Parts: sequence; C-alpha cells; structure tokens
Amino acid sequence: MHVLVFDSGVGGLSVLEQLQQRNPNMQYSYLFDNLYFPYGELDDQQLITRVVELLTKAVNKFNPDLVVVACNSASTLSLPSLRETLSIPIVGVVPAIKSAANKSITRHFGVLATPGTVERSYTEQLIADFAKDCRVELLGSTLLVQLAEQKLAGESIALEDVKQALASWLLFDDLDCVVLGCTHFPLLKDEIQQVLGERVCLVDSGAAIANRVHSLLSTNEALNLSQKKAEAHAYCTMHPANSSLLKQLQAYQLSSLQL
Ligand code: DGN
Repeated sequence: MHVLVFDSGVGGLSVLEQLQQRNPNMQYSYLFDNLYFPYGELDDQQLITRVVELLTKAVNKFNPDLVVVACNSASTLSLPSLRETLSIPIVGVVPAIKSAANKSITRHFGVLATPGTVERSYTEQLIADFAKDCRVELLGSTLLVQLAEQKLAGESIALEDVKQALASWLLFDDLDCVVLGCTHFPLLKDEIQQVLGERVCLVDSGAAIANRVHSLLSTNEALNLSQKKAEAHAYCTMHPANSSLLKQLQAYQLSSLQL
C-alpha cells in the first residue's frame, strides 16, 4: 500500500509521523509544494487550481492507493474538486473542531490556523455543526507557520514571537482548548503550550487521520501480510535554498520534481 502525503511545506511531516506510527507497513511519499508556499495566503481559485493540477500529476506519477492532503488550508477548499477529479480515496485534514467541542468544559475554545483556513466557510460550517453552544475564537497566523518551518530546519525560534502571535488570546482566562488547525502547528506544540499555559488542551487531527487511513486501507491483505517497515521519501516542487532544512530532510532522501 502506497500513501501520498501532501502539503505546501514541511508541516505535513507532523501528520506523516502519526501515519507511520499507526500504519508502519505502508510505503509513504511526502510531496510539498514549496514553489507556491505559503498556501494560507493564496486566493481561493488559485489554490484549488494549483492543488488539483499538482495532485493529478503526482497521482499519475506515483500511482498511490490513497492521498492524504495534510494541509488544512488546501483541504478546507479543494476536497470536492479533488474527489471529482481523482478516482482514489482522498483523506483531508481539517480543523479538529468537533473534538475540541467535545473536550471543552468552559465551552470557550480557540481555532489556530492560517489566515485562509479561519476565513473559510468550511470552518464556519464545522463550528455551526459541532460547536453551536461554544464561544469560538478564530486566529489566523502566517508568522507561526514560518516559525514552525524555522524550527524544523533546526534554527532557534524566540518564544517572544510565539507570544506575540498569540497575544490576543492571553486576555482570556477561561479558554480551555485550542485546535491546531494547521499541520505546521504540532511542530510548535511545546512553545504554544508554554505560552498558553497547561490549563489549555491542544487538539490536532493527526491521530484521527492516521486511524482513518488505517480503516480505509487495512482491509487489503497485502497490508496485513507485509512485515517490512517502508521508508518515506520526500519530494518538493522547488529545490529548497535553506541548507539547514535540507539537512533535516536528509532522512527522506529529498528530491525535487518537475510536475
Ligand atoms: N500546513 C498548512 C495547513 O495545514 O494549513 C499551511 C501551510 C501554509 O501554506 N501556510
């Protein structure tokens, strides 16, 4: 079984890690579209066109059994077009609002995502469907996405910058849950927790996605018979200029693709 995991940057590696833990016998390819990064700032039509075109070409090239769109910004917009165009299962990653609504005791929680994701009607609908009785704070931050990329590249990041990004939430004393609605943000879990304090529970979609992929693919006998842990290979759409990032990605034998 071959799973193609896709994001605009390296944030989706947080999802890949959960997938590998839950489904160790699958083969993974990780594709990130750094040529168009960051997705959180593209306009809607641009983003749909780019994601559908790129994933159509990638599916033709890699022939995966399933695609995980490990990007909330892309998933909240392009899943219907992707499912219309591609004939294999597409699993999207969207903000874990239902899970936060189930967990929040104060009925006051936050959704931390990219500026694109917090403005989407998809997110509004998730709140209407699952968190009608909650007060929900929405915060879109490109700074946090950049800090996560920096951290993954092995560069040091200032806690003060994380604090600045979350400043408006520090005024709330009853916020008890925060949805990490961008796959970059689990990479900053420790810093976000430190700034918001231990009373705030951080919720992401990684484990739920890993379970979903397991239930979609585990009916296949090949998966159950295979014992070998497959490696993950990473592909990008533009050779990264950042040498520390390249070093961090060495384990994935990164190569750039002309798709
Ligand atoms: N990791 C992406 C997400 O989950 O929305 C966003 C990264 C970006 O392109 N800004």
